[in-house]
Amino acid sequence: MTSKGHFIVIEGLEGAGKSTALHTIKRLLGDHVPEIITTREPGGTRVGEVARHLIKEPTPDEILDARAELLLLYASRVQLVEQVIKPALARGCWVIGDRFELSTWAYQGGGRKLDREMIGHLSSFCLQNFKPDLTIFLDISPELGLKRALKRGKADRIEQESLNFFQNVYRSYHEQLKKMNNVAIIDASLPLPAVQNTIRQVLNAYLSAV
Ligand code: Z5A
Repeated sequence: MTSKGHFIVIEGLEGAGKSTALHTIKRLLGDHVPEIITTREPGGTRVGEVARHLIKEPTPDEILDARAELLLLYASRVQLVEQVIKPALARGCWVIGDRFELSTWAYQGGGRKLDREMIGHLSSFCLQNFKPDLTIFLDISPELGLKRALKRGKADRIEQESLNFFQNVYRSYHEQLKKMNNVAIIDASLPLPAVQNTIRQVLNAYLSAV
């Protein structure tokens, strides 16, 4: 195995089990790699956490324009990449991210139907082709994902969207996944031990290849 840092991202709809998987991955990688940090999007820096609050908090008196939402997400992402992820990778640390840019293609591209060419321009401007080394997509239907997520409590601003919105997000995820390399798709509707077992297999295969 090389001593360079690696960036692994977990993606999927709300309730897919991303936060749970993040802990599993951290535990499984712990014996193999020198240092691990976890990140979440939006968030993870001062700017990112402010953006997270603005994006998630329902505001009945002011509608957050979809374009403003998109720009907040990229502001959060640039700060996270430049201030946290790249420095960590440079010192050989492994970074496990709860969501990254694929979420934007799915939610803002597919859900909000924002112009994909514009998202592409923003992506080039902000990230300059910086990408995860491995993306683990936890595949769950919007119906089951929302059911799991809403068990935890009140819906946030995005969770208050219609089922149709999440169906579009789900479709868009799959459209993007077809174009990507270095992706593992895991059936997240299975019981947790089965999901964790597949994550273990994916990580073992990845570790033996790097
Ligand atoms: N967003 C965006 O629009 N565009 C972007 O570019 C980015 C984000 C980056 C972030 O919300 C919001 O930002 C998100 C998209 C938007 N909004 N929505 N909606 P967040 O970070 O607060 O939350 P989330 O990303 O949507 O995830 P979540 O709701 O916290 O779910 P999760 O992390 O995927 O699942 P979990 O918390 O691990 O599990 C949910 C429950 O299911 C929990 O009780 C678990 O114990 C249970 N669970 C987990 N796995 C299983 C299995 N296998 N079986 C049964 N039960 C399970």
